[in-house]
Amino acid sequence: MIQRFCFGKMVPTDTVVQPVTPSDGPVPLLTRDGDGWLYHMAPTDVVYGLGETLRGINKRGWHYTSFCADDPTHTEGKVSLYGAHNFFVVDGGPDRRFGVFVDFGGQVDYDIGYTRTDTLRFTVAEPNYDLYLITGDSVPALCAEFRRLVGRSYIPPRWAFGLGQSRWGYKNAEDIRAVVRGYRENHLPLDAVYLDIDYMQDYADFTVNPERFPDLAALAQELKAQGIRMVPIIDAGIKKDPDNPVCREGLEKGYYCTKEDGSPFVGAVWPGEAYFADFLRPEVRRWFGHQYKVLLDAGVEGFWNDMNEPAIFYTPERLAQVIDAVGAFRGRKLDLEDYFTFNNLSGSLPNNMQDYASFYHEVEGEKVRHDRIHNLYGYNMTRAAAEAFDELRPGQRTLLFSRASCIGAHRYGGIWLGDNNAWWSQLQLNLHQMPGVQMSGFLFSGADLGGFGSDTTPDLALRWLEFGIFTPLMRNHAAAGTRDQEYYRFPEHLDAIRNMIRLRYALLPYLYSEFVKAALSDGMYFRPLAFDYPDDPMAREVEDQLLLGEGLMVAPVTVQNATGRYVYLPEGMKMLRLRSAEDYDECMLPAGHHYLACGLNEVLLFIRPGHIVPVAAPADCTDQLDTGHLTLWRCLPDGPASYRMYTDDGLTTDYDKPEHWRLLQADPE
Ligand code: MIG
Repeated sequence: MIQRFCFGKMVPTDTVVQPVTPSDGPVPLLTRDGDGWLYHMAPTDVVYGLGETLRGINKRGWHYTSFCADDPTHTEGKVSLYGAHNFFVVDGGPDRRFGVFVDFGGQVDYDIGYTRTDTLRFTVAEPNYDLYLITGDSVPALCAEFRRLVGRSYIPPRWAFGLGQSRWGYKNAEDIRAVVRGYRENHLPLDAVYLDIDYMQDYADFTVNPERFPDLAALAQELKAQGIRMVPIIDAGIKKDPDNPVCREGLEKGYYCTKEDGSPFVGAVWPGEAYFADFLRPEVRRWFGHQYKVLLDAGVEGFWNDMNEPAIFYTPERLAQVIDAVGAFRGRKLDLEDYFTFNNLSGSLPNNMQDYASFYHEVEGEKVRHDRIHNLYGYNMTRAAAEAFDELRPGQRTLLFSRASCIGAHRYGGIWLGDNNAWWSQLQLNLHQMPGVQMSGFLFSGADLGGFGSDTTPDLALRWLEFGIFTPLMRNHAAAGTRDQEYYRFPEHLDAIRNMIRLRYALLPYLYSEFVKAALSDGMYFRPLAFDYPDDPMAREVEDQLLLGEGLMVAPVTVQNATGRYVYLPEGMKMLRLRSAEDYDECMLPAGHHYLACGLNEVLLFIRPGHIVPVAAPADCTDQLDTGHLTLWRCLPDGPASYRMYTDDGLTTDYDKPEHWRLLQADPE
């Protein structure tokens, strides 16, 4: 059941798609506490959700802030990342099980047992928001109910489930060709190569540098002939350049966010000084979204939207102030305090709260200050693109994922988890984040495999791949200046890497079916163990294993130099210790704790009793995958079973046709 409580007059977010009649209150379960809401947690209550955040699957014991942040250091002490996902669930057994969704575009703060271990408290930055309280018979049921409220999750084209290779630093067409060669010559499957900002002319959106990419359309075609798509980045800021027709048109039409005085707001990002389109206005979304057409016309079928928190390196005004303040030090005898002041001055430039409070949007004819709706910005940039794709490529799927997001954006695209680091702890964080983002509807998601910042190591690249083969978005991406980490760069592990990537492709009939099932039924592709084993107290504590679809459990190794790990089985399952799709050990394991060997070239996979997993022969790209000849992996201790497999062309949007489903039957071995 969903109850809605309205406070004040909220700025519309367009997140909710199913109207719910407001209740008068009082709000059950929660207590008003000054400017916030309070809930007393029992010691065994578990809190799930909040989407893309830090720390564990169970959110207890820390505080979190929903305010989309461009922060490339995802360490435990942080409180915000790129997403603002205001949905959480308290799981305390039958009478104490509920979900909360705060429908609001500005800042929301959560204290989940941080100030006091037993107290959950959250505050909303202003008294204008809708609060939804969701109850249900089980955690998965109430999560599904929430998802019905906010609408069906985005489904990408099937090729987007293939491997993508990316790096900030591929500078020209030759670099891109070299990557493709590296993959193909080493017989590593690949479906996409990503273009980062270097393909643009002076980092201006919707331009292509003609020296470095003389014929983008020809390159797209050349790659596609090898089963590989090219996926360019689009940044939020529009380069301030009177000679650029897109920039000019936006100015002439008054499509940019404005300062107090009505003049266009300027912030500096990669293109230097830039304007920020007011994506909250439908006509601006339409205009911006239609700019993607130049790239679509060149044969591009997918995009990633970056810097849309929006990230702002500095505003010219603040930079001038800082330079003045620094100038005032000149000629003075400086002391330690000056040093700290100086440090703070330059540190205060990027993503400054005062800057976010210095520009305006227009929502339904009213001026709204940016910080009040900050979390809707990236969401509406992605929506702009998706709405335009519906017009420009009707009936066709386009790959689209974003860095910043807010619930609502899950209908228009996926997300990647931003600038992680090549640290083992970030592989663990990747696992922790998956169920949270899935609960918020972002089914198509994944982290930069191998790690974005810092230098990866061959073993981390491989272990991370061994988890990445299960994430819907499977993309290796790295920051400029870091060690090369394309999968062909690690000769000592090349065979293992090839086997793992091929395993992903072999598993695609299952992974794709489970993804589509989750999208069409408002379910979750990845789930914490306790979602399916609610009566098992141990399952509630498992933070390093996930259920994947209806029949699998994954338990990646995330510790350097480990040659195995403990795994908890809530019931007896079949274990597969896979070196490849063809080479594996298998055995039935009883419920309980097990220490299982798992060498660097192996991955552990568990099939739940009564389940079947269709497996194809590996292929070099998704287009070549043969789903006509399948091997059925199974764990059928109690007799035959069937599996509903989803197959379609992977390109068009007629997801709901019943003929896409095939029923596979299997007998016990
Ligand atoms: O300020 O485009 O998260 O994936 O490689 C950094 C360069 C801007 C941040 C993205 C990252 C991308 C990078 N971008």
